[in-house]
Amino acid sequence: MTSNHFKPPLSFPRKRESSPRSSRGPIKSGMTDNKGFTGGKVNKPLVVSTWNYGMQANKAAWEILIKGGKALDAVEAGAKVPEADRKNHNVGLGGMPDRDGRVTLDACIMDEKANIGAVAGLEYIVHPISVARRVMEKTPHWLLVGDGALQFALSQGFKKENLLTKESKKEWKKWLKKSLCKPEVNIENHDTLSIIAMDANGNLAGACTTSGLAHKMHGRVGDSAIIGAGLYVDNKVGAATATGHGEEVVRIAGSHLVVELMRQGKKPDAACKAAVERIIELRKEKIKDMQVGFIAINKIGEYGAYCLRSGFQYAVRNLKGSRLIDSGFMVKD
Ligand code: SD4
Repeated sequence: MTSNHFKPPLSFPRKRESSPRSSRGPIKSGMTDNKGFTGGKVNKPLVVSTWNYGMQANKAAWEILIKGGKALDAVEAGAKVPEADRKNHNVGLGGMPDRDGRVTLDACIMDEKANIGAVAGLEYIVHPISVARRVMEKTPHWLLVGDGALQFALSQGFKKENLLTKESKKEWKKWLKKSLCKPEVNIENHDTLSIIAMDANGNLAGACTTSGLAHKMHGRVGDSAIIGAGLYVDNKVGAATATGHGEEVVRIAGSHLVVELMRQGKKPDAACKAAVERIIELRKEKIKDMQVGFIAINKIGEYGAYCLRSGFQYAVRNLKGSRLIDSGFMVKD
């Protein structure tokens, strides 16, 4: 599902590139195409998100960015796309339930001023990312969980809905026969929607939204609700976010680590790779059936990704166009 829309919209000033994509060859696994900007020029706006359905999320985000809108609004709009898609079994409506058959959602959001908001184990609300943003903007706290998160969402006018679709229920009943709580790698090539952006003013923001690991224990919270693990934004340096097995991401405070590595001078793809290597070094054979992927952007509009095992893709949208890229990986499956 690769888009070929390489024309920048006319409504936004076009940036010059040092060399056209065609002269640098096609994007291959392990490469980024972020070498194209000329020194001193910042490639903005920019939005990068996880998995192939990141393409649709980016489209919604881009509509905001291209009009000069805020990165924060863009990442929220992007995250809402898969949340509302009942065919996506990893996010929001239609998300896979936990082992008790309950759809419990985690989400977090962070802006350029280090404002943070999150929800964990939220049930019955289609757009957990918007609830996370309300937590950030309307409460003195950063994270609300379970019943408290639901109570707050309802008080803010969010509607209570059944998120367990017929298909997810059927899938869960099938799983009940075996009842194995074992994470699966690259389920349907879909996973957490994690999205990071830089707007035309050069400000950064990010968002994560997920139904978490399928068939998790009730009450389990993954990295996607945890600032520093699933998402981190530093407006001076860059932004990073994760997908995959949350326990492994939290263990190394993954997204914060990626941002700190960029602060020390690494490019986004090298920073993501170093974080994956950290997990491997710590966990060795314990991660043999697991997937973790990071994506990152920096303040000059470079982007990159890296993952543990093959199969992870990420979506990029900037003035050069829209594309889906195979992430570099450590292990070939
Ligand atoms: C989690 N990172 O809950 C999320 C979901 C995910 O593979 O990406 N699952 O751990």
